[in-house]
Amino acid sequence: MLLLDRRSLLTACAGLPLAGPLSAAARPVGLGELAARSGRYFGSAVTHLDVADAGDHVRLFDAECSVWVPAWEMKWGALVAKLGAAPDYRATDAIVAAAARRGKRLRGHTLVWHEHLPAGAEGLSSQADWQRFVAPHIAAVTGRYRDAIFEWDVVNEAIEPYDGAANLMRRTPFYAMLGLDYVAEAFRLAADAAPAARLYLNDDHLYYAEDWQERRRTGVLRLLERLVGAGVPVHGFGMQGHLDTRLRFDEGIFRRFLARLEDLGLTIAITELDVTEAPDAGGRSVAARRRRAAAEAGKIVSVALDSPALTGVVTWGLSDADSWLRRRSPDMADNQGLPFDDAYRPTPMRDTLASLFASSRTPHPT
Ligand code: 9MR
Repeated sequence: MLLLDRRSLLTACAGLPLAGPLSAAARPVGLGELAARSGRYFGSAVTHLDVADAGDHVRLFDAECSVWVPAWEMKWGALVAKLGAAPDYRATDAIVAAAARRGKRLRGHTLVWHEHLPAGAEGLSSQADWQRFVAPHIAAVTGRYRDAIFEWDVVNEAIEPYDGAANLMRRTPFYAMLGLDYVAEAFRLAADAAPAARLYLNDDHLYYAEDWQERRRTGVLRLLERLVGAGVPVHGFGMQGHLDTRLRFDEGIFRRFLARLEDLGLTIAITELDVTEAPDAGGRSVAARRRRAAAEAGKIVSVALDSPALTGVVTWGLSDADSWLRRRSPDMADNQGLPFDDAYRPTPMRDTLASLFASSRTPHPT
């Protein structure tokens, strides 16, 4: 139905230049609306500039998303430039206000992460440091936005088997301060200050069959089992969706991982979806590359949609023009891995997500 609608609209508009990023006439039903048909959300990372009313992008983020996730503004180092300085909430407040005006729900990202720290926080290492700096940060941010944020990535990227700890935890300043207990403490602080929010652990590199990803899945499951077993208020798990066409996907492995998360009573979100292309992708046509990226996202999202625990899907940006993957390395300078192209026109990935959302037969109970 959706495809027919789009095709007839596109036929009607053939030859007419689009009047900017997605003219209103040619706009299909938004991904957020399609995801809602099975009780789910679709969202994207946004910056406060993307969603400023006077900006160019806001129409697209408005039309496509039911959920927005601040890409960087809520991180500790974005709020507090230097350890001990007063937080600057102007950018986060702007996103919260824009979301309220446009009726978007907000996922909070993220309270505890070893990157993007205030200057001086890298050296924190004692329990007293946690009490003096980290605990007040978590309480302040979750408390300030207790009515605005429906889901928080409380702890981000806690697992790193290559760091050599027997429990597979990443060695970070937070780990130095409290050991493994920092994760539970962070969740308890967030739950106290924002009792209605759903609280997520969020981590990456979990979708593929490679051994190093299997070790990461083991680390995540061990940590979650421990948290759930101890009655810590953890409600969901966010799987960063930074997919990579160079890695091997095994549907059975992925389904078993999803089942283990479900058995823990958790909900699941695909967070940060985008696709990294192989460096030799440049030898193929852009159209073929976009189809390949769409297929990569499609095979994973379609399996995840079979889980009633899946609450939603968030892409890490909407347009390739703004993708962090392009900024990350010269090899990826024209990476094709998001639902909209450089000119903010839909790519095959958008069509794939739209079809999958529209045809989902396993709703998330709301
Ligand atoms: O895409 C984000 C970029 O704009 C920020 O500068 C950066 C540092 O705050 O974080 C990027 O987002 C990361 C996310 O928060 C956690 N997973 C990896 C993402 C890409 O680095």
